[in-house]
Amino acid sequence: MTIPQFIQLHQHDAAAVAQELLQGLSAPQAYTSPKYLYDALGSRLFEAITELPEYDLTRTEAQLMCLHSADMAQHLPKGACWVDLGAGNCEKAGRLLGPMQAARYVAVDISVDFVRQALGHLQHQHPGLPMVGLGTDFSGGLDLPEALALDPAQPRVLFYPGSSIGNFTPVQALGFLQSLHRACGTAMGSGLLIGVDLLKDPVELAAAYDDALGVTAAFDLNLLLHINRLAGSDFAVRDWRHLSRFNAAQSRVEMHLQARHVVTVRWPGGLRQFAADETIHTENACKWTVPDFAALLHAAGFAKTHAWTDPAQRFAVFWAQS
Ligand code: AVI
Repeated sequence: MTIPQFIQLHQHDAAAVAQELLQGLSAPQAYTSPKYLYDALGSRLFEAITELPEYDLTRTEAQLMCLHSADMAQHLPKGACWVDLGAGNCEKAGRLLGPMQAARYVAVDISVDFVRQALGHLQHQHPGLPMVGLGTDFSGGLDLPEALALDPAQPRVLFYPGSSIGNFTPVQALGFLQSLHRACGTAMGSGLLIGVDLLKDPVELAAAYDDALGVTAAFDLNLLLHINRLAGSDFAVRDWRHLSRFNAAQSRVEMHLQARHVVTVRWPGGLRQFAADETIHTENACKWTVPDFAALLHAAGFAKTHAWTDPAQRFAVFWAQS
């Protein structure tokens, strides 16, 4: 049996992280990057969100992938190197590697520790498939390292499910997709398989990001505890409430944390006073239409696109050939 190889590129820079966070918290409209929602507890809370009745995104995507897998196999190259972006438990790609006849699997996440166990399990299911765990921060764009020794003649399938692309603004998304287009390389048939949540009824969208059980609220509020650990601040969770609102002009759901009353937050060397009802903008979840997302893929350099959607047009899986 082949054994997975691991490459850790990203090194945690505590000072840079604290500086980035404090810069955002000091801005007129305070903000934080959504990546800080995912500490160990945040990742578990997100998994719980995907099981909520109000949040059907993950289930709809899984159904689409399952229902259309034969057709997908017609569009996607066989014998490809699959690069799974934000692989985590490797579950989504794991279901496709066999049917799509993948020849290599690269699981990318911020830390190889997040994929170590899952890759071990997956390797047992695919004993002959070469697998690599790559620890890198690709939130600013994907750069595949030399250390992967990618074969330029082997087609690549970049896999980015879950509509994480929605957490970028359109301008950021364009830059990110351009980096994915470059990472596809030059082999014939390469491309990007990406899941995109579609624009739908604002009432449903609001509920999906503010569920009755309060799991999304806990997910958002947990960010404050993570920030305290990373930046040495003294946020008290009880001073804040979770807020989700649909911004129609920008076609996105915004998550904010809103101060319940006047709150002073201190950190080493500084502080900020938040007025009652003032917010910290913690996440955007942009919702796309099929034509608008296809146009974005073309603008990023992809030559041909194909989209699979559910009958209610709630979610789309795009194959974008480079
Ligand atoms: C990871 N990402 C696609 C989720 C989303 O729907 O934007 C994160 C999330 N935020 C609140 N609920 C789920």
